[in-house]
Amino acid sequence: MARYLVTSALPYANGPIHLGHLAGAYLPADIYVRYLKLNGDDVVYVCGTDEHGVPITLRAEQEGVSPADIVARYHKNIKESFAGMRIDFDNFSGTSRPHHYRLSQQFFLDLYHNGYIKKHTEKQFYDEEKKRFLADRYIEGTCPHCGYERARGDQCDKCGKLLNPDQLINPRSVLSNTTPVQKETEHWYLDLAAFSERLEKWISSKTNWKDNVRNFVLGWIQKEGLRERAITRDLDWGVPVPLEEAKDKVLYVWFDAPIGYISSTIEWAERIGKPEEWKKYWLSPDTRLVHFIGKDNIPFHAIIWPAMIMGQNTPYVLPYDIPANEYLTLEGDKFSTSMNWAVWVDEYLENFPPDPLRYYLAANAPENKDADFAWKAFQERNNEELANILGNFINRTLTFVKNYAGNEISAVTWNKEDEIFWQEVKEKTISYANLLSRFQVREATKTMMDIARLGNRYYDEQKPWVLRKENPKRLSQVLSVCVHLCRLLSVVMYPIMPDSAKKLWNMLGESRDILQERWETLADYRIPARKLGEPEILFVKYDDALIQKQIDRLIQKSKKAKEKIMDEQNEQTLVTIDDFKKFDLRVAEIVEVIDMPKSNKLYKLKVRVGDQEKQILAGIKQHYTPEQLQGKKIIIINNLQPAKLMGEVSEGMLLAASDEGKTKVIFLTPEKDIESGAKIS
Ligand code: B3M
Ligand code: ZN
Repeated sequence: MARYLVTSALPYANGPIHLGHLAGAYLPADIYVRYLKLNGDDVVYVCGTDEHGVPITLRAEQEGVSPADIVARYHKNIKESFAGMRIDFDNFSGTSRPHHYRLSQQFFLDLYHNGYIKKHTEKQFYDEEKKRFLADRYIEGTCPHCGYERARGDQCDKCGKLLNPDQLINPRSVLSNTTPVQKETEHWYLDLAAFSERLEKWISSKTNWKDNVRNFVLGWIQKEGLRERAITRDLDWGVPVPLEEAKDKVLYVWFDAPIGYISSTIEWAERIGKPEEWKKYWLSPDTRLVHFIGKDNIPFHAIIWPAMIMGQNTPYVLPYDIPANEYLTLEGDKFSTSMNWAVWVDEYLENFPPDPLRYYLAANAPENKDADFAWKAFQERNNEELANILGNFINRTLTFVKNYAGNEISAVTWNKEDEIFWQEVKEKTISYANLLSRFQVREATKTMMDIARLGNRYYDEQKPWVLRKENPKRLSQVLSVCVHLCRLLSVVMYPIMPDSAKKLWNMLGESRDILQERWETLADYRIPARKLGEPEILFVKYDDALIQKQIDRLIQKSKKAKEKIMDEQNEQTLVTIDDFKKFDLRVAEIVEVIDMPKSNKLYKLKVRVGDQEKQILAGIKQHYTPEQLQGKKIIIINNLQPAKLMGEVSEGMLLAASDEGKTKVIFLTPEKDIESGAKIS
């Protein structure tokens, strides 16, 4: 018996949970925890919402409410979705609770006093229009590693690499879509390089880890080397930095989020009335700390978080394993919140019970490569496998016992043939448990179905409907084997489909808690003579119409989302007459063209506007010689805010037409001669 602390990535409280989330970090963890419990291990499973960071503040800004409002709404929604899917946490907390603040600040202070946190004055991106510093997701740009154009200031979604904002090519502000400027600010940095050797040694020893995690981390340390990471932000939502000189800053969300695993465990301990109990898990070196995450979270869990732990005075346990999963796609495309290309868990639960989805996602888990969710495939797996194979075996057995054996099972000994058959069942059961112990949910799920297939084969071969008339003694042996197999299947089903498992358990008339079963004794257990409970249908088939409805719904809502985005874009480009009136457009006369030798684009133009003279820098050098411009009447924006280009002031803008992509640029000119200074309206 070993002690485990299992965690699932803390979902951002900025929106509901969709099937992609579920398949990556939650369902596999829940299955694993249920497996461990049936193994007799001591296990606590914690999670909570991630309530800080730009994902939350962005959403709050979009809706015009406070971050706390957003957090409260989605914490509730997410918690309900998990409960509905039977993701059975021992505790589900949130990172904006006071004890989490205290612990996060303590983490910072230990690192700080131990010399692992350093202050730097650095230039950071600043949105001049919105007058604020741009943290993380407030900036987007092109990833320097893979060229993905919508990489964020802290990480690229495409290649998973962590980024600092200044590495982005063509950075832009998400708030105003303008190019941010660099402005000085002070921040505190975690000196990751100081942990390099220790991290490398530690990760090298983790030979049992999945390749995607190990290779990502080792590759990063060995090829690129670890860089300092800023762990403070200029935001007003988050854990305050516990330093007098950093009063107006908060901790970076990825600094405080993993600490949420500990604070959720502390909350659990308090809730069960044993406030010290969390220490048994976190402060013991032989606790197996297992973090279930999606692959985009690998660097934070396998590098930054362990480094944070290594720098503490309190000896928190380091991760034992980090099973990271790949992505789930939806009908062949990436899940997209903005395009509403998603099946939300709460939506799914309106029409279906949790188990068929748990089964489908487990059978099709994105373990070593991306996997796809398709409604048709969901229907097929449900109808062909759950209903026709597993459900059928259970149903035909239990209705037969009810109809022809008084719904009773007697304590009979099996014959040789039965024992051989059972040996096969036993081996499959052991291999099922072993697969789950190695996080191989996909293969385990297949094994579960194979056990049910064995049941159907046995039933077909033994033909109880014939034995009923010809050999009642043999019939009771055969029914005994089949009922024992139902019982075994019930426990085997439990990690993947807990509701159905418990339902079956009751149908078998079992009175003790299913969690008292153990893998190693499961197949050897013999049911004493007794009456069974009432059989019920475990899995219903879904018809084409119901499935088509889900597909239509998905297509409809994503169409709507797309239209909404288009409308918003159109709204942005429509201007009112009042907008137009703000522009003071005038006819101006070019009186002098001065070359700017350092620029291959710009001329300095002296222009006359009525009785005024002003200077305009115009990027038309490649299209006109000075002579072609001299004395010409042009159209300018007269009231443009002056700007400095290459050390020269420009006090207006010349209007020109260009045929995009080609090289021609043509300045606009009045159709007939007219006084300079004439107003355009
Ligand atoms: N909230 C990112 C995510 O949901 C982040 C996980 C935190 S785990 C400590 O992908
Ligand atoms: Zn990238």
